[in-house]
Amino acid sequence: VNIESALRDALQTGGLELVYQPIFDATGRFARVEALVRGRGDYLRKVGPGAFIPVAEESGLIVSLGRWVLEEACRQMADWRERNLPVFDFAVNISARQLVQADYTDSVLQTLERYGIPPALLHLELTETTLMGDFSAMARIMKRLSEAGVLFSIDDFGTGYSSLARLSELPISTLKIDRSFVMKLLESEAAVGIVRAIVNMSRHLRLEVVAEGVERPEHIKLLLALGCHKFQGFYLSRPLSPEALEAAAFAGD
Ligand code: G
Ligand code: G
Ligand code: MN
Ligand code: NA
Repeated sequence: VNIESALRDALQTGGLELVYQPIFDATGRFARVEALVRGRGDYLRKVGPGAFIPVAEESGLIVSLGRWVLEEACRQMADWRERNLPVFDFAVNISARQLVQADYTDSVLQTLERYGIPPALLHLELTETTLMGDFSAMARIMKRLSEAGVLFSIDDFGTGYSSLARLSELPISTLKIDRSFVMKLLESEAAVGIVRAIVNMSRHLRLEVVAEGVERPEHIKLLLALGCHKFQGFYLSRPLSPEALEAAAFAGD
């Protein structure tokens, strides 16, 4: 067995599932959930998305995997909305290769419509390095989706080389500070400086900022002092199965 054939097989046989990691606001409420793909079988479970997503990207399987992820996330959101669960926006990770598919915009909007989900509930997370491809093509697609209401986040922010000029040309609503900076906050003045700079920049560009990788209560205290008001990380919640997320959402209401 190799990763590519296991993925191909999983896509055909229902061998993938989604878990959901909450993003919290400063009052401790859920602001959003991020959908994260997992393998159901032993092999892909052990490999993990950190290894199988790059294989999916290289092999082109990311296009059908990405379609499945969006479809499943929408199905789940529609189910929660119908049952009046207190769950709001949701975020899905996407790769450059998906974004530049000829029918990407239509397929996203049609999927949302099929499940009766307002486009403004969907955040598409792109990494900074994704934006190093065909910038003008990506900007055009993002603009069309954004005009329909879909929101964009830059994931792992601070690890790439995106210029402020380029960022300001894109319809982005959120910067997610890479967890490497958050995890070093308590030991490194440099990390504090970087987070401070990102928060200040996001204020000027009118962007929401989310800190990833919050693993300790002291992180939240420091992040609040730096002006960051949205948090995601193992200290607050691990990625949860739909059932566990339901329990947490109901408990908090
Ligand atoms: O869930 P975990 O932190 O183990 O994810 C590892 C990597 O896989 C992260 O970079 C995450 O963004 C990525 N990832 C998880 N789910 C998806 C997905 O549905 N699509 C894409 N493109 N990447 C994903
Ligand atoms: O690249 P992206 O930010 O999408 O990666 C999401 C991955 O980060 C998920 O696989 C998730 O399991 C992981 N993750 C989420 N919170 C934390 C955390 O607090 N610490 C660490 N080390 N990983 C985290
Ligand atoms: Mn992400
Ligand atoms: Na992330």
